[in-house]
Amino acid sequence: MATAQQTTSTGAVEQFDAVVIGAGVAGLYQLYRLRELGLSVRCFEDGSGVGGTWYWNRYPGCRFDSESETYGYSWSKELLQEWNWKEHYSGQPENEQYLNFVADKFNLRPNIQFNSRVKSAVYDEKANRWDVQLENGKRAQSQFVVSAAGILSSRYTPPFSGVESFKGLSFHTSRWPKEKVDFTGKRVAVIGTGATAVQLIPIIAKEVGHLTVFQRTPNYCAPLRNGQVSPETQQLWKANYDKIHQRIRETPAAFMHDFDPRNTFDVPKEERLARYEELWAQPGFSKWLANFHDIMTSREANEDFAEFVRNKIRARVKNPAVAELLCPKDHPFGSKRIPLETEYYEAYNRDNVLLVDVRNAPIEAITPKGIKTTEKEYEFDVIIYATGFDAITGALTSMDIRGEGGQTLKDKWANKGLSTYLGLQTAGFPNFFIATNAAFCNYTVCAESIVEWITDCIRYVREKGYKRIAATPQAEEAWVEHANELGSHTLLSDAKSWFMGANIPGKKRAILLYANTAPAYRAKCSEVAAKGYEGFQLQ
Ligand code: N01
Repeated sequence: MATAQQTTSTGAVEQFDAVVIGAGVAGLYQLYRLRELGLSVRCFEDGSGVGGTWYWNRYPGCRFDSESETYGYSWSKELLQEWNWKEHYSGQPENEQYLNFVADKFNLRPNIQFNSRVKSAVYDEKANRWDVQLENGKRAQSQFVVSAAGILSSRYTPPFSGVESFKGLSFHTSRWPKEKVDFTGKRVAVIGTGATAVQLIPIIAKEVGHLTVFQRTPNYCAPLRNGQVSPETQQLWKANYDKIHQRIRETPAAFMHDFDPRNTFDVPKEERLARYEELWAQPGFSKWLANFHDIMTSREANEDFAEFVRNKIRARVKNPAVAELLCPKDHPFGSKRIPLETEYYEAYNRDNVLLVDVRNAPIEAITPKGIKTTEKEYEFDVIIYATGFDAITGALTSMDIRGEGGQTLKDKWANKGLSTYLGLQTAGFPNFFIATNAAFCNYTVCAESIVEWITDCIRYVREKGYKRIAATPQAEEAWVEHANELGSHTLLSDAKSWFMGANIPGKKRAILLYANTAPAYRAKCSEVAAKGYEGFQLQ
């Protein structure tokens, strides 16, 4: 794609119609669609390769919690027929290979600039263009910017004192080294017991000399029940992709599961328990998303299933005191994304694994030798931070994004919390789109619909001869109010999770995901477009 070059005193500033930030699942598809539209596009990617989440999160055990056949892109029938998933819940190496395969098949690399972290994006109100600057000082200008920087990409490391003083090896799970880490005979610490740690712990427990897990809050972890994909199943998927995609476009969270329409307590106890056992024996999120529909709205219904899960944990962990420590009691089942596990609880039956409760004796500091809690100091060769992400907003506020009047996105959201219209734009930042999942949803299927909406919107703006499109403050305010109102009817706000921004000290607590069904969200976005982009100002 040809691009005009403009020379300024600071060097060559490349000119594009659109800049896409991030070459993960959403960014690659956004790049493809905008290029198809005939736009000159440059995608800036911080990493040295494509994949986003599947590029950065290389820790052992990292894999889908979505069924593989639902995670691949649905927009190319050819791609669907060419790619073979090896496992029902595919692992990181294969997922990264898949996204590389996509980048090659659709010749996306010429439009991607790797090792290019975006530092700032500043809106020029006179020119109606964005000036994008990279960490290395290079600049580009474009009419549109689409951030596909991800919802869980800005890593969070707690500000423990002494982190730099540790003499051993230490890293965050989302910056896992590319080369294999040799844990043989090593004393290893894992801080955190979220979905990441739950995938990692059972694998490294078998490799390390000794593993100490620092847990503040236990999670309701459910069996993943992964397996190899047989040639027959592979063929069946390929013959039925249309039906699979139709199904996941109809279900509430775009998975193959749909809630049971019955109320929990309308079902007699024996029948209810039999249903719980049936769900427990199934792979994936069925225990959550195919459960009785009131599991996410009624505390009593939720507690009925939560106690069933606790009993499953108690049955698997030999030491009753350790089992009790692993049983969540301070938040409802499903108020945090359920970690899906393989032999997680059995790891705590090993002689070389110790669980340390840091709820009652918090970590005070990292020392040159290891980790010091209020009770004692532990010595390690390796410290692994499985401490999560500054979700949804972090990837955006870590860049210096300045809209109309020089207002920064960071300041706007620090004061108001996450405020967007439809999750797609934020008022005061014209022509800047956010291509991340606003709804709680199976990632790719929802990212696809968002990318398609943004593409159609940009096509509309250009065809009608407008220079800019911006969400109005009124539309944004109404949307935020509506999203908060919806969230208040669920149990999501009962947990200290990234869904609520509550995992980051000082972050304004508000629901960050749209707590409606994915079909309802898509319908709302389509309605806005059909009404000539109602709630947006076009100039
Ligand atoms: O992060 P988390 P994650 N002292 O925020 C602990 C997706 N994902 O990377 O709960 C001690 O869940 C913190 O403790 P607490 C998925 O959507 C998907 O594990 O705040 N501990 C918690 O235990 C998931 O929800 C897959 O009390 C501290 C942990 O660090 C999301 O990513 C796999 C602490 C962070 O857990 C995030 O998961 C993996 C402190 N000061 C992840 N600060 C799939 O299967 C934090 N912690 C696709």
